Amino acid sequence: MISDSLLHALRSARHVVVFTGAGVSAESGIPTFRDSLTGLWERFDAASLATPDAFRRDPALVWGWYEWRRMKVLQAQPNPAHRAIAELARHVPRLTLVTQNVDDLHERAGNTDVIHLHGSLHRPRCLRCGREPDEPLAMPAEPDAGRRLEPPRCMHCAGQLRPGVVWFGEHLPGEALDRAFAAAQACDLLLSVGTSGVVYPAAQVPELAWEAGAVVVHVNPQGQAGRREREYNLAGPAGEQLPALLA
Ligand code: BJW
Ligand code: ZN
Repeated sequence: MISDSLLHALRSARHVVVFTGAGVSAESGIPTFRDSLTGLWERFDAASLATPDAFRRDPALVWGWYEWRRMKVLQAQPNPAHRAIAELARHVPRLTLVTQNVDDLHERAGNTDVIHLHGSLHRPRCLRCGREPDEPLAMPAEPDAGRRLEPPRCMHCAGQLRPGVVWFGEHLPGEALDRAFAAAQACDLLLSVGTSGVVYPAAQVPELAWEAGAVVVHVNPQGQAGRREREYNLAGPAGEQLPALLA
């Protein structure tokens, strides 16, 4: 049930920040990280796959796993939650979309200028010279989660390509983080959609907004324990809650 005070806050907001996590893509069939049974970190070991050390130790294992994930994204479609966010962007005076996700489903739903805090599956770069390939990577050839695949070589310096995502222990892209923090501190309302909020520094984004006086709305089927003033919970799947918010 969406309260009148929340609808009023949304209608009068001049700058909305939407902060998304893996849950916004769950209804597109992309697994989250920490949901029980289906979460990636329930089935795979993060330390063996999502750290710079893991890539140094076994680049083919890591590259194969990310190609499997890239294939899942290429086969997926934006869902009603992605589409509702794109529609919201057309209706509020200003909207900043900040995502922790490494997929491109927000862009494919119609959002532009998406701030990707944790990089992208679609933008690998060279480990040696840092450049990105001129051509997009080909569609992966049916990899599966455990299949090793040698990373391709850089066309400029023949170094190894690495996935363009931010692993544990790596710094987030500075400009993206600065823009996300600045938007959080300047917005009137922040929607935090489908995130467990346990990974830092990204998890500071809703906190900064709340501390700066914004209304903060959490959209998550898990609900959220307690709530402070100016804080709302929409307990349910994003693909149902976000379209209802715009109706
Ligand atoms: C739905 C839904 C539906 C389901 N609708 N909702 C202690 C020990 C070790 C490290 C640290 C530590 N304390 C802090 C750290 C640092 C670390 C960190 O935060 N660790 C914590 C986990 C403890 N952070 C870092 O290392 C970061 N870098 C950094 O801090 O640099 C500074 C530094 C450098 C060097 C030295 C010291 C400091 C980098 C973090 C990078 C995170 N990378 C990942 C992987 C990206 C690549 C990849 O995709 O493989 O990013 S981890 C993973 O978690 C991914 C996500 O973006 C991120 C957040 O997850 P998210 O999106 O919230 O997903 P879930 O699964 O957690 O939650 C989904 C939610 O959706 C759930 O709540 C569901 O209920 C909900 N849901 N269906 C709506 N239909
Ligand atoms: Zn190179």
